[in-house]
Amino acid sequence: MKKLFALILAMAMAFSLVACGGSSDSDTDDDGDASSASSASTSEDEDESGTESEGEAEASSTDDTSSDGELIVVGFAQVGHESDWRTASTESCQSVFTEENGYELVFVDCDQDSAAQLEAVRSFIQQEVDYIIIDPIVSTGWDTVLTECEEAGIPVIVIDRTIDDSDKYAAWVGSDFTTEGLAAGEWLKAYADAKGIEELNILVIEGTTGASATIGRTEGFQEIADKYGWTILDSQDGDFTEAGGQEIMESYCKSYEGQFNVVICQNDNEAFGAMTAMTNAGVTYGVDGDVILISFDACTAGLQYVQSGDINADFECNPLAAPFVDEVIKQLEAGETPETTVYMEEHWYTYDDTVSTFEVDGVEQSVTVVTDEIVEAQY
Ligand code: GYE
Repeated sequence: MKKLFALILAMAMAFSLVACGGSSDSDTDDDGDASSASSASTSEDEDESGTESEGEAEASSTDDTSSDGELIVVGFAQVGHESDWRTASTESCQSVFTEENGYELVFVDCDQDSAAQLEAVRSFIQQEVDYIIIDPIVSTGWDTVLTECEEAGIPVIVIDRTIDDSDKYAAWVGSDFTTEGLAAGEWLKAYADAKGIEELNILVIEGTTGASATIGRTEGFQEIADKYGWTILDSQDGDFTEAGGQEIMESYCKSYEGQFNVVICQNDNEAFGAMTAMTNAGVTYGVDGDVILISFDACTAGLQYVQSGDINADFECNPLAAPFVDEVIKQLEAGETPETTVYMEEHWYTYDDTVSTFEVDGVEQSVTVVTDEIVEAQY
């Protein structure tokens, strides 16, 4: 919009990306299911952010620029490029926030560096963008910079990971990470029972420390481990990368040789690294192996390993949030109040139907056995 000039001057600090050939709008529409807070089972900051979203909606309604035909400038402070999930998230934004769709996207890859992410948000304020999207690397340390966004009159939309120490944003679109962890635990219980495995000795490779995705998955799974009296031998940060997963698993294979029969990786890329480390150490895993391997994300390559039986179960985290963010922006532009909490819809994928249903907090969960069609349709 009117800030295009300032934006061009600030290009040295950020990459401006236009549509990339990766995925089309119809791709995102097919897979980007989500449910609103009203139908979601859990929400911690729903009420707090609900109050705030009204204020943000009012601020933006006085700044409705869609009618003048100029592009809506959106700054996106992305976590980094650490995983397949992240690539899918970036491509989702790049395919939705295009000039064709009335947007100018200012994209910053923060390379998993929290300080760089705060700097990116401040650069967006300087550039006077119209909206700021943040996928927060860590969940705390946000109130000061979000206050600065508020003072500048720029609505913030948070995607994927949550911000837990500030409610100064218009809406959040993402996943219920605690439920993902609970589901992984309850599925494991049902699977171990079906296979007659009585003792579970578990190694966890966590995601980035301080990320809400890590916190939710860790706490959810721990709750089930406590409930059934399982032993978690160790739980270390693999930073959501393949290299991190491999490094942690290499050290686990040495320290816990012959002592573990379950490995939980908090994303697919860590699972790929863990598989390499276990193969090198002569440890067998998957449906025919000695170790049950569980992952999160369920991106294409993750599902291929579920289909081949190398990963026993993969708990989906849907990265296609951009169409819902587009919806939020349209509502703010129209002076409406958007839903403050939107949960993405997700599936629990397995190799076979050894377990076909299980319960999480009394709610029945169904399991999806991976097929060629599912792999082909996945991000
Ligand atoms: O699981 C992982 C990525 O925040 C949910 O970040 C996201 C996580 C995802 O690096 O692959």
